[in-house]
Amino acid sequence: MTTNPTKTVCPFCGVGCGLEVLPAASSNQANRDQQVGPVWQVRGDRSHPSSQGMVCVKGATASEAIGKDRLLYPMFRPSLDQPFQRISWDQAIDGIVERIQTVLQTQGAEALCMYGSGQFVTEDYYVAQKLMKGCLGSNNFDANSRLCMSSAVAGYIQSFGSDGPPCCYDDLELTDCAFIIGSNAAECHPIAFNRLRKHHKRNPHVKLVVVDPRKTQTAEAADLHLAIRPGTDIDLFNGIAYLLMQWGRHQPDFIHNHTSDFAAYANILQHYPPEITAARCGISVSDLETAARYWAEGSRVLSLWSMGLNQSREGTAKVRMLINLHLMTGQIGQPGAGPFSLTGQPNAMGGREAGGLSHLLPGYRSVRDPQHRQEVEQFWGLPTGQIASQPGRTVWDMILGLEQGDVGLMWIAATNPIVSLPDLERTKAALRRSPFTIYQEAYYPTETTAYAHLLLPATQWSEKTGTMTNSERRVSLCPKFQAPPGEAREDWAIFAEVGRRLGFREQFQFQTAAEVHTEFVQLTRDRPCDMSGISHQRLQETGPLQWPCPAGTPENPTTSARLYTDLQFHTPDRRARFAAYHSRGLGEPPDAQYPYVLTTGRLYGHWHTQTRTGRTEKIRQMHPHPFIEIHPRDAAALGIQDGVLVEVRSRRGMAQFPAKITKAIAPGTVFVPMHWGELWADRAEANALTHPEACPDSRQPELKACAVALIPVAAEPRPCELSAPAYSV
Ligand SMILES: Nc1nc2c(c(=O)[nH]1)N[C@H]1C(S)=C(S)[C@@H](COP(=O)(O)OP(=O)(O)OC[C@H]3O[C@@H](n4cnc5c(=O)[nH]c(N)nc54)[C@H](O)[C@@H]3O)O[C@H]1N2
Ligand SMILES: Nc1nc2c(c(=O)[nH]1)N[C@H]1C(S)=C(S)[C@@H](COP(=O)(O)OP(=O)(O)OC[C@H]3O[C@@H](n4cnc5c(=O)[nH]c(N)nc54)[C@H](O)[C@@H]3O)O[C@H]1N2
Ligand code: SF4
Ligand SMILES: [Mo]
Repeated sequence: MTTNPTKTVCPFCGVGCGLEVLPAASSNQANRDQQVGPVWQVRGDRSHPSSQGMVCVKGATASEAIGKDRLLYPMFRPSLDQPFQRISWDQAIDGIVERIQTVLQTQGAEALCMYGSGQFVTEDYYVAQKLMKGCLGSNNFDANSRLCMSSAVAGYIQSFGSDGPPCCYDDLELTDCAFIIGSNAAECHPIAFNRLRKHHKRNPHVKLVVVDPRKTQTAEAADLHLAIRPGTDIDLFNGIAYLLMQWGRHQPDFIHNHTSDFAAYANILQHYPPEITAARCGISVSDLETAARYWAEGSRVLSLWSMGLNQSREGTAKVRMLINLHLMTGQIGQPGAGPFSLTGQPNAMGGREAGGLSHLLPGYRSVRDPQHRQEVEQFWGLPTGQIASQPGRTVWDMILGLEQGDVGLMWIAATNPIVSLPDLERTKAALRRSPFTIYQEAYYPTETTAYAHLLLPATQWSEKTGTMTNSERRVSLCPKFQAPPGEAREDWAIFAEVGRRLGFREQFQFQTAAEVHTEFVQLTRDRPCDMSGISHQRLQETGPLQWPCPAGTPENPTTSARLYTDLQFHTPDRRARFAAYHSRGLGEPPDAQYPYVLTTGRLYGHWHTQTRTGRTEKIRQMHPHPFIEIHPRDAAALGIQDGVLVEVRSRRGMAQFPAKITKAIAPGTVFVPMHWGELWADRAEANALTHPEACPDSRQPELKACAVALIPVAAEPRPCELSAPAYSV
């Protein structure tokens, strides 16, 4: 590693903070030679426009776990009850090629499945699409974004004619009224939230409203916290719209000139007078009116949302009804205003651009569109009709396919489904039936390792070069700055090698990630996410760039900061579309047997399934063990004291957590963090309890709500017993 700082981007959340990497102060040649501890450290990059030098605890400790417990070599076992044996890369690739050919002959392309992740770089995503959807003719490529952003994607496409968050982070400092809905940005998007919070603190006229059943750290910063009942967002949005209409605060000219389908929307709003709406949402009429008044009086209204809207069986409808509020008040396409989804993972945005869900193709194209398929087939040098005309399996459909014996090859990369998919007992049983599972991962073990036949060691951030796009459409280069451990390889290079060995030599000639990128951006030309003006070299020279950035875009383009500034949308008539939905309620409402609503989510320090943050001492100390948040009223009714172990049961499974009794959670609702899989705690899996029912449009499961019963299992608090993880580092 050189002594000059290397500029890169944080490998954790979708804020996409710029980092500078430099040799660790404590490191000397001796410990570098012996590989003791990280030999480099990170600090915020002041020149990065998204984060301006700031980082949170995850970014700041990013160096710590990169080198620990790595999967170093390909390993294989013919069945799950046998031990893994080390094999060579040649043997591994031959095995995959043979398996693919057999499945193609015996079951057809529909039996090939790949499940990837927003932790791929864009180059990984792109090569995977070319292999699966192009060369192999299977649209069964899905990513963990299905659990994350797919409702936002579907909402944007339906309302605006295309995916793509229209706002930018500068809007956080330009708004005078921000709504944060179903997002705990203070813990999950801390640096974006910091920018908004500073602006809010400095400017007393700026209003901040938080809509969340929990009083999160985000809610604590708000002027108004609406602790709505889980799943009542659509009622709330419609109730706000009712008042805006009643007060004459909608914008008839904007509606007339730039939108369609307003009449149907206006028609349903009559059912949302304040008393009815407030009662449904479990809030007061005066709080509802205050929220509507803030929206009405805001000259630049920004809304930020995340999983509280997306992870719902009506996720797309929730997103669209929020966008409706912006359309009826003309709050879009101008500085400080608009609907702004906060993307979860560091490169979930890049995944969308590269076509990384089972219904998408690269360049914001759709597999259902014959012209889109043809454009991509031609570009890839494949015969017409090679790309299947129907969306492939979503990840949950892959699980169902495994249950039915319809999947011949399951290839999982950069995700840990044995913690993160809903209904884990069912997920585990399905994966146990898989005839052949490849797991391409940086660490060993993870919970999913136990379900794999073939393990492929992957390089991760710092050991591979690639691009990532953050929530504000800003593309940054993440260069390789250290050697990979053992025999780990880049994800894209593994896919390309399999492609070549299958006989697609022409299609996979790439030698470097820069070459992959150059090819990929050609497919974005003249598309809404046009990146044809971006290359690795340009990013290296000028720093991060926002799209749209067509070829020929000058340095520091200002036109790409926001979408729809001309109010021309991507629909055929260039108008944004209103939607008209009533809420369908929760997929599994509480009842006498399962009387509480369980919601799940994240903590500031931990990242998902802990593969990195569980191996980072500072973060383990910050969040040593799992817990369940229970309101004092519910705890008293059940005789539960703080710290005692509570058994939580749903129709699908059970888990146990020490009780954390707090008024931060609404009565009737309980919360558990999603971070503890079976390697890190005993029976504390949130997803042992959740159900897979999903939004019909986005197919995103309702990970934010299921019905549970609570049973205290110990009379005395005994938290120490619980703080010892099953797996120690
Ligand atoms: N520290 C940390 N940060 C992360 C991550 C991480 O693992 N750790 N992961 C990243 C990823 S991939 C993602 S997707 C994002 C997620 O970021 P967020 O969506 O902000 O995080 P969550 O905690 O999953 O859920 C947010 C809130 O939704 C609320 N909620 C539940 N049900 C409802 C409802 O019906 N309506 C409303 N309005 N709210 C509801 C929950 O109470 C919770 O506080 O975070 C990213 N950032
Ligand atoms: N109950 C409940 N469940 C949830 C959620 C929730 O809110 N509640 N949230 C959902 C959401 S939004 C998300 S995004 C998912 C996240 O769930 P997962 O995707 O399962 O979580 P991660 O722990 O981020 O898994 C990423 C894996 O990729 C590995 N990895 C990192 N970099 C690379 C790389 O470059 N290449 C390869 N091959 N591997 C790499 C890491 O070691 C890690 O094992 O969880 C979902 N599940
Ligand atoms: S806010 Fe997100 S991108 Fe920024 S340092 Fe923290 S985890 Fe990394
Ligand atoms: Mo996510």
